[in-house]
Amino acid sequence: MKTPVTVLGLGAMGTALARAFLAAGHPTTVWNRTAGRSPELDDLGVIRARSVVDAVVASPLVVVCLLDDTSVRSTLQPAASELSRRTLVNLTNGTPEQARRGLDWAAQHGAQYLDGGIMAVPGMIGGPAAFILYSGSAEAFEQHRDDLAVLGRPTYVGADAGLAALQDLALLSAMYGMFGGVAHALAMVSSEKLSPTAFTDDLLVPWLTAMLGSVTRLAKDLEYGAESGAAGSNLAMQAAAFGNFIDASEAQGVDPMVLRPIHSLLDRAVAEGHGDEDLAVLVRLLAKN
Ligand code: FVH
Repeated sequence: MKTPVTVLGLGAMGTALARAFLAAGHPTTVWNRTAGRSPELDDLGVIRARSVVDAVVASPLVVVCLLDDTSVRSTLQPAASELSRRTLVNLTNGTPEQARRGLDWAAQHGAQYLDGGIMAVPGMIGGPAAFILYSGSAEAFEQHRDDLAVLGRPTYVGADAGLAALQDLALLSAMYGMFGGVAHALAMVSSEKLSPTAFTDDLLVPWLTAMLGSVTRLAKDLEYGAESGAAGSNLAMQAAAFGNFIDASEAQGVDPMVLRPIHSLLDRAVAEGHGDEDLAVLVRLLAKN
């Protein structure tokens, strides 16, 4: 028989997780603060617990996916004494510090703890592009690797419980940086009679795809030092051009608020004598703060 699983939280993500466990044949117990949420799970054979305590008692593997750390702590507290010898997997977005506190708290109650960062939106859960970062108990990860694999590719990143959250937040930061730039680009295009979809399909997506190679090179520069002559795009040149981005945005009636911090960072890099270097310098300036 497949491992019985409990899912606490039936928001968009918790519902997708429960559906994936059910589809893979796991006896799946759920609990949600607001009862009766996601009624479509009933036809799939879900077991609805009457209380968090009943939900925790139902399975050796308890997966939590709630709004935030505060809701996780207040939800789990009444069931703390029932956690002993179970594995608690927290897939709620949180900070590395919250993850480390979660592991300590779980250990105090005799539970193994894994903190997770879901790299997927609900519709991707159970599909080939979904992956989930885990950190915390290596033993619990090995024991439940196959169970967790039904959600997305399980990727263990270390015994320090904070490492999954750290890398989850880093990945999401990169994504939001991209979305911020994309929002600005589409606002620029929309300030003229241009088609946002044609611009996106013909120009924006190919451009961003081509630039992905620069991301890899930036990481290598950071780790091993820049190869001599590799920097074809020095920072002084980039800072000079960036003024045009701001001026043109304002002339088009587009708020350059997304661009201003990058302009400031480029100007600072040049002012501090890094004008002939490349983008890896920006990482070093940010990390220093
Ligand atoms: N959805 C996504 O795209 C992202 C993908 C990456 C991972 N995130 C994180 O997953 C957590 C849950 O996200 P969600 O999409 O399920 O969020 P909602 O649909 O808004 O559901 C929120 C659930 O949390 C329950 N809840 C809220 N406050 C409390 C509380 N004080 N006590 C107990 N439960 C609480 C809420 O219950 P209810 O409102 O139905 O009663 C929902 O079950 C999240 O950390 C994302 O960052 C999702």
